[in-house]
Amino acid sequence: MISKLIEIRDQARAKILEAKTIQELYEAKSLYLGKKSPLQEILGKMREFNADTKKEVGQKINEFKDMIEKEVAKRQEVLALAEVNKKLESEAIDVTLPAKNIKVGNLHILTKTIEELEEIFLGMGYNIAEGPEVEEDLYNFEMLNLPKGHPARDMQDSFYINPSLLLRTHTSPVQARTMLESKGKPIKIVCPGKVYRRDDDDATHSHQFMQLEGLVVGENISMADLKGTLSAVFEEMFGDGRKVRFRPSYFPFTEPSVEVDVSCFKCGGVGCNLCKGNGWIEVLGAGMVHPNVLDMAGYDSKKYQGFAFGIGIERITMLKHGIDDIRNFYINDPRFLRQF
Ligand code: 2NL
Repeated sequence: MISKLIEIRDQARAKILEAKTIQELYEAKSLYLGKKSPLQEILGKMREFNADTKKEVGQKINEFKDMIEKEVAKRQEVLALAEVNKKLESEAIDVTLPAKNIKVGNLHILTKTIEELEEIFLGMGYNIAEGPEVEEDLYNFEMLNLPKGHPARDMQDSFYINPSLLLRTHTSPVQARTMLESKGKPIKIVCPGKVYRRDDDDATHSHQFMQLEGLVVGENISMADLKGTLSAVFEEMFGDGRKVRFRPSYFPFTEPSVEVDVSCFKCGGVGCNLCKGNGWIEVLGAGMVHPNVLDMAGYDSKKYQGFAFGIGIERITMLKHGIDDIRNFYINDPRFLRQF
């Protein structure tokens, strides 16, 4: 009988050790310690044994039940630990995975162009000046040598608010105001900002656009200073070796006036689709400040000279990035804006 009990105990031990999961372990436990277990079955037949055997078998059964109970507890600990480890492993976070790219937005490409130019001019000792977009006729036209009835006033059809107030057609009024405030002292400024003209919008025209104008007033300022300044700016903006070229032009507020070309930054000047084969690209208008403008602003035009220029921000941004329609800047399609 005792050897039968030992056999049962060993079977139970084997089953417990074989259990791969807590579930299997519970099954083994109920098989060997439950109501229908072989040991329980033997207990049910105790009355068939004599007193000595009864005592011995009873003791052994209790002892083995205890042992099995302990084995189950031991195995349970092992399996529980294994299960926790497995869970931890499957839930582990791989901190070396690349992070998701969260797009936080970007500055508008026109803002970037303006900031790039501002940096270049700040580096050359210029100040940045700003002024109102709703402007007086006095500063927008009159002080820039465009008296009432001047044909150039028709050249730039304007948005008038009343007969003496309009949306500025260029940033020049900021310069006129700055000259007046400077009371005859030398100045070096750039004026970026929005301007408005009554154009019909198409691929190259927009009724609202951006300009950056520059103005230097001082003694012994010449056309050579203008050319040297613009060469330096366009080398920084479009790369080393860029050259600038002046062609005669006309603006009411400068005399002489020039159109300024830069040697093509795509082909280096040999001719390509960007420069339409001639090696040069028109980038801005400029000139020596008209003596009338200096005098009206309180400078002695016999003693002082100045140069001025006006850069179309959309135009140079379109050239730089190969954009073929100015309306892209203003329709706010995120697929366009996100590219820059
Ligand atoms: C262009 C031409 C230009 C100026 C702007 C200016 C300002 C003052 C006095 C004299 Cl206060 N001139 N500005 C001069 C020449 C040309 O802009 O086509 N810009 C896109």
